[in-house]
Amino acid sequence: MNQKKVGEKEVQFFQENGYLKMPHFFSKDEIAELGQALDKTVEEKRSRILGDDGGETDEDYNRVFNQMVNLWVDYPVVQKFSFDPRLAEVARTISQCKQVVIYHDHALIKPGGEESKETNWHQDAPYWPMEQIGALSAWIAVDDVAIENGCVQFIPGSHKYGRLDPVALGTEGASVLKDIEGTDIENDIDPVIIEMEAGGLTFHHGCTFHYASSNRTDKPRRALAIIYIPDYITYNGRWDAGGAEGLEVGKPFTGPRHPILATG
Ligand SMILES: O=C(O)CCC(=O)C(=O)O
Repeated sequence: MNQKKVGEKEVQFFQENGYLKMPHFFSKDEIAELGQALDKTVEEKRSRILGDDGGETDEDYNRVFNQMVNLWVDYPVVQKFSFDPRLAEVARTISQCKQVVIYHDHALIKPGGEESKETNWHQDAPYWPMEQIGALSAWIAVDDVAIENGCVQFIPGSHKYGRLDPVALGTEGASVLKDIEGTDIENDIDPVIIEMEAGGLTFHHGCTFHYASSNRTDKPRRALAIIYIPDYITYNGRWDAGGAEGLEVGKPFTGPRHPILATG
């Protein structure tokens, strides 16, 4: 499949399962350009969360991934991907809304080797300053991804649990699965393991349980994720990792850090 558009079948799949896989979305040349841009952000030691004094994360967190937020603001090549109208249109279509704005993009670079840590089972929505659920992410594989280097895994349909508590990423044993009564973490779950070539991507709903194992190779696993906010979602006044300038509590996301990326 080298599909860049979605129809009713994909909308239904996403609504039912809380994720959607789109292999080979970007060509090898396109993804090589994004890879070089991400390498530059690492070389330049780009701060993790732009405009946030407390942006430096702790050592355990950095062993899960080097997370750099809002790269679109100062890396034009990354902006090209984060604002890609085809991607945003898929996000708009599968979330069944009229318009999406960006919440933020973020590089998620999982270091390789002994020090690498798994990405604990978690949902994204508990970290976001949004009143309603429904925001979603695109996760672009910048390297070929497999279990060995920490590809993403999803539990189909888990978004139907709604928004649960946040999980402390990097903390041994922390897991959203502990919030689900009667779940035996070792035996009851049947995740979908998303192995794919560089240039492929997945979308996942903000409440979908997801995970990645540690990266057991000697190369970093590079990904760029973009978070989209549907128009029916309002700001709840909590800290906004994308940038809160121009936002009003109880109103849809707007302002210079949340431009519209797709309108139907
Ligand atoms: O890249 C990972 O290891 C996990 C990705 C993730 O948590 C996300 O994109 O929300």
